[in-house]
Amino acid sequence: MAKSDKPTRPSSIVAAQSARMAPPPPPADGVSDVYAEPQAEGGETHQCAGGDVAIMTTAQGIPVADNQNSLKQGARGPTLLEDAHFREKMFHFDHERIPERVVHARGYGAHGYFELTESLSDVTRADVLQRVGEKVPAFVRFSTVAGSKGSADLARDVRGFAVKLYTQEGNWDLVGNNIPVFFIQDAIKFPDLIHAAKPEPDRDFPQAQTAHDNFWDFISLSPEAMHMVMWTMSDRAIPRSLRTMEGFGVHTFRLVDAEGKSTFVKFHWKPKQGLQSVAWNEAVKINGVDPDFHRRDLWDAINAGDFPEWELGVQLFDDAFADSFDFDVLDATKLIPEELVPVRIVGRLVLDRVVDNFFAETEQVAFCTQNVPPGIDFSNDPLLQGRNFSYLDTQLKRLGGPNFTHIPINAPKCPMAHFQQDGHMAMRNPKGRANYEPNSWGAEQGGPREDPAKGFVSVATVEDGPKQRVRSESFADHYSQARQFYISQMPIEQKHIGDAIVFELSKVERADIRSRTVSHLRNIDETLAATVADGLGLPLPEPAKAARATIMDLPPSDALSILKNGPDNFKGRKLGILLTDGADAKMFDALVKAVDKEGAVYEVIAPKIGGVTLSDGTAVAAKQKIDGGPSVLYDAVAVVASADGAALLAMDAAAKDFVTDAFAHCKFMGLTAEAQILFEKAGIADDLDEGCLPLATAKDATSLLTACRGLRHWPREMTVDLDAV
Ligand code: HDE
Repeated sequence: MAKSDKPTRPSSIVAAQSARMAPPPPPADGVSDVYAEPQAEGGETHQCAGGDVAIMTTAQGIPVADNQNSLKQGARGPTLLEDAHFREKMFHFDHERIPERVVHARGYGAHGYFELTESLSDVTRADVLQRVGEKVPAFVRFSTVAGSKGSADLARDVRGFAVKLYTQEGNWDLVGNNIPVFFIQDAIKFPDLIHAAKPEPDRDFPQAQTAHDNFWDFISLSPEAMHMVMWTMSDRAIPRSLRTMEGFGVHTFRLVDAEGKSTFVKFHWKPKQGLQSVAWNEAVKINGVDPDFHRRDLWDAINAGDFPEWELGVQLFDDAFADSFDFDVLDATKLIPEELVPVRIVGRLVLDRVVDNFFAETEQVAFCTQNVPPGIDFSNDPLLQGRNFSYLDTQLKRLGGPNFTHIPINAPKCPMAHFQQDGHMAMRNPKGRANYEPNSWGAEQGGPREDPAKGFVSVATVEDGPKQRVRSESFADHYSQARQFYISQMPIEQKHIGDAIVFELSKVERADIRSRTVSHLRNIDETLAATVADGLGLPLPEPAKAARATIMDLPPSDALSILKNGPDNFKGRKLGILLTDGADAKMFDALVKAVDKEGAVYEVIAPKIGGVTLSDGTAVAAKQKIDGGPSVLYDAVAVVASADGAALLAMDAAAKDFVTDAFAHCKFMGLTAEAQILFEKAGIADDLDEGCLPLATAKDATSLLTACRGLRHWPREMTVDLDAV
């Protein structure tokens, strides 16, 4: 008899013998509404080791008896087409993916609320901006721009800061970035910009980075990008956390009062946590050790009850200011310095709930710039006008049909009534006889009616002029604000900008592209241009020919610097404590107390994940094994080791990297006397400076945490970087 024809055991026996894992118990804090509903409606339960769980069903609700084995003709025979459970399961799996966003593919979202703290009723009729103390639900999605969905969090990139406020007058989507200006002035250039930034089309690399020929080719041929490039080469493009970055609406919008009078507005989100970024060398390493660094940080902070918070600020101005301003307020490559138009704080945004399901919420959320409630309106910024088309259009492709507003995360949380109907996946359909308007079916059957008083009315601007493809002359100054940004930075920040440009251009193969870029820098700052040329080993090119001959010397603006807007505390930051067996228990205890007092958090790193036994016999579990917990994951570090433990660490490459990296990244460090040997073997014992604090008494733990409020010991950078010497 051929092997395949052998008689087999009855299938009931096979089924009985197949391994079954007990399904996990449901999450303690409840499941998402989407999944909870069917189970909540009195489904039968099944007893297993984890307690009572719902009985698994197919998507049609048919109870499943065996989820491990497909239906076969004989135990070793072919799978049968009749197996509806198998086919449904596989069919659904095959269709799990939707297209990733063409830009901003990698993102992370959270829920929260917006609360008005100062009424804007003087300038807008928008309901959400009227009554102090009133809250509306919010969903925020942060993102990187260039990388695919699976790319790393610490890419040098702009961060998206998209906010959906579920107001009583419909959804308001403020789809902003963490940088207040943009690369281009007209939306028609966006596909080219993004093509140039994304992986090159023939080779499909590099992923999630702009350090390549195509990007700098495009940029150096588009001088309007120079201001934004200063920002993306600054540390703004490598934030420490999504919680420590600003958000900006970028464009000029309008607020409109009940009489139709409009006031120009720029929106700002200011983080209560203060601004903070990582170092570039740190970013590169974080991407390796924890590509999810930013999403993990947000998830952990919210789950720990340390809710991130931003203030909503508005810059309000009128036509008179717009006319007198040196730049065009419709030009998204320009900002309005806060010294000229102060930011008025009017609200707070708090994120206090992580998502239940990443796909259902973060992936399916659909932001559209044109979603503004009555009382908010657009300006003629040609970038914003183009976006208003693009966002709605892109959701059709991504979410598969016009009914994406039926998905819970996108559905308004206020009453809705309209005659839109049918289409793929229609979940909400109009009731009644009439599905058109006007109709004469009366209140019961006739459905909703328009309301000129309460409804959205566009500002009645008067436009004229010939139909033409032109760029306004008022958009022509591409360098003055780039220079203003540069001179507003602290010296260490200026150095980082220079380093970043040298790094990026070093990855550009064509010398003419490098040179062309430096020719623009000469119009921004001669020292910067000379430093970059020197860093590249390039002769200084002639300055690029500017579209507008006069480049203005604008005054520095403190609001543009990260370091001038950092926190004055260590709250919400993380101390990495490297412990060994026999480490001083009192010192560990003192550190933990000091961390708590500062509102910070700590993680223990140890030679083994099982943890260590301290000098008094206490066992302490480790969060990270030393080679999985390098110091780049922490804002500051402490090494608390016994003599024996330190001697072992001194032989370990990962432990040596731990301290040399923390040192190179200008972190505050605490070390016990016994740990000295590790620093010696790592080769930095002689270099230790006032940012490296001894840990001998409990008071020293407090001193370390107090020092940590400075976040980094910047003077050290001049001693650890060849480019700085
Ligand atoms: Fe976007 N942008 N964008 N963008 N953008 C998208 O919409 C687009 C621009 C921004 O978390 C896409 O739903 C054009 C500026 C964020 O879901 C797409 C132009 C700013 C997000 C699109 C711009 C942004 C997007 C891709 C030039 C800051 C992520 C997927 C006119 C003010 C939203 C999607 C999220 C996403 C088009 C320029 C911010 C294709 C045409 C300027 C935060 O519609």
